[in-house]
Amino acid sequence: MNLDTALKIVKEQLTEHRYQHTLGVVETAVALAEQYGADKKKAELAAAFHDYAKFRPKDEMREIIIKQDMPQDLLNYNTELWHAPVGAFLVEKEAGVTDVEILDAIRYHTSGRPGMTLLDKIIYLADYIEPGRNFPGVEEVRILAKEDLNKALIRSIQNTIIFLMKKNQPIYPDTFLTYNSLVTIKED
Ligand code: DGI
Ligand code: FE
Ligand code: FE
Repeated sequence: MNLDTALKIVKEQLTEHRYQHTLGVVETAVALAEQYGADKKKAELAAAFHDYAKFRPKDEMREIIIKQDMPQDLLNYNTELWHAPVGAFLVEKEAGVTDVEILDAIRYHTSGRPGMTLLDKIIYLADYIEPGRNFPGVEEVRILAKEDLNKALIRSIQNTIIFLMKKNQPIYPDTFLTYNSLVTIKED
């Protein structure tokens, strides 16, 4: 599938604001793919589809998580986490994307996962730093992303954990597992 087709499909699923965010993620993911030597076409498609399920009704997402045997602990945490794995499922089912690397990058774009692939990292980070984002700390992560993908990723996860903690929100364990797997990478 080419990018234009993907964007046409995804546009119907999103608000205009979320579609503009998606375009920003595509642009950023392509730049990161070029910089870090990932497959540009896969980065484009994963970015285009990453928020495909963002506006699906919660009941529909809950049912998919149960019926498709996804990690059931998702049901006990913030519903914001659900659109990532449900998106991977629906992008395969409804848009016919079968590439496992693309589907995994969509599946793990919110929580991350231990041992993230290069494509997973690029989509996670592009989602965080695309030009439309303007929350505190994003500029520092943009600068880190130009120097070191893992350092940028670690900082963005730290920011997210701190943000959630300040709001007294629970934190999905995979977010911590992802963080731990990145900080224990040996530098030398
Ligand atoms: O879908 P987006 O808004 O573009 O971004 P996203 O898929 O990264 O979703 C981020 C939202 O998920 C943000 O509001 C924080 C929320 N969230 C809730 N619990 C967790 C969480 N994010 C992470 N990484 N870990 C959590 O445990
Ligand atoms: Fe998302
Ligand atoms: Fe997003």
